[in-house]
Amino acid sequence: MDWEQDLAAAVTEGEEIRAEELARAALEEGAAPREVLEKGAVAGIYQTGRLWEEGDYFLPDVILSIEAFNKVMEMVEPLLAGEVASTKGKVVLGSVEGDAHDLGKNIVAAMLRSSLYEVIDLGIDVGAERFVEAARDLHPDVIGLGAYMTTTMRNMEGVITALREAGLRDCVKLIIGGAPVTADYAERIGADGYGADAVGAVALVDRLLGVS
Ligand code: B12
Repeated sequence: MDWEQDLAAAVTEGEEIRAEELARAALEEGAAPREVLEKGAVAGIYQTGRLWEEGDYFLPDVILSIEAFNKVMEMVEPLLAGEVASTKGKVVLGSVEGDAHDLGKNIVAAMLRSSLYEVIDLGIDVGAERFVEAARDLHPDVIGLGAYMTTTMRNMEGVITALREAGLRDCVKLIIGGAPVTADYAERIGADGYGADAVGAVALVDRLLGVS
């Protein structure tokens, strides 16, 4: 569909106003909020990532693109949540220590919320101790760790060790995600699962908690 490509392009090109207009028009024409996010905004931000990797985009381009992405996200997120009376479970999310990337985590949070999970987002650069405190005080069913750099993914293991030392590892399911992370790595560090994208993250949480 045309709007998908147009919206993706507006996000990639950092055209905030155009992205907002296209997303609004798509919603008014009956597109599902989840589609507007995934096929439009997420597709656009992935293209930004590719252009950055290829050296065609510089930091200011990436920042403009993120701002356009966030505009669409702001509009779509309340619609994703719907009118939910009860939740399927509680999920704590955070980007691990040293990592300030959060676009992927925010999409996972939005998708989980839209799938009837209560999500507590601890934000970026979250140290192992904060995850331990959250496990102790908030009693989540699942903790989701995001790492977006090869240099920070090793901090995931530190969270697992800290949870184990606090005697809390068996009280909670622990999942991991982010571009450099793999299913093999999840297994190696003793996580309960890995999700390649936001839809995969929801399916994984459903499976781990035995709900659908
Ligand atoms: C946008 C971006 C930034 C933005 C971040 C803005 C923000 N609010 O997030 C800014 C400009 C601030 C930034 C800064 C930096 N960045 Co940067 N950044 C990127 C870029 C271009 C895109 C990342 C992104 O948002 N992708 C889109 C999202 C939607 O995808 P995703 O994160 O993979 O998320 C999906 C899945 O992984 C999954 N998922 C995500 N989280 C989770 C969690 C769970 C639990 C589960 C199950 C699933 C899951 O679902 C998501 C949706 O489908 C990448 C390049 C690239 N191609 O990826 C570099 C990249 C990640 N950055 C990189 C670097 C080096 C940096 C800096 C150090 C740059 C610098 N020299 O200053 C700083 C680091 C700051 C810090 N301390 O973290 C490198 C990392 C290299 C490495 N070692 O691995 C990359 C790969 C670029 C590169 N090739 O050099 N960056």
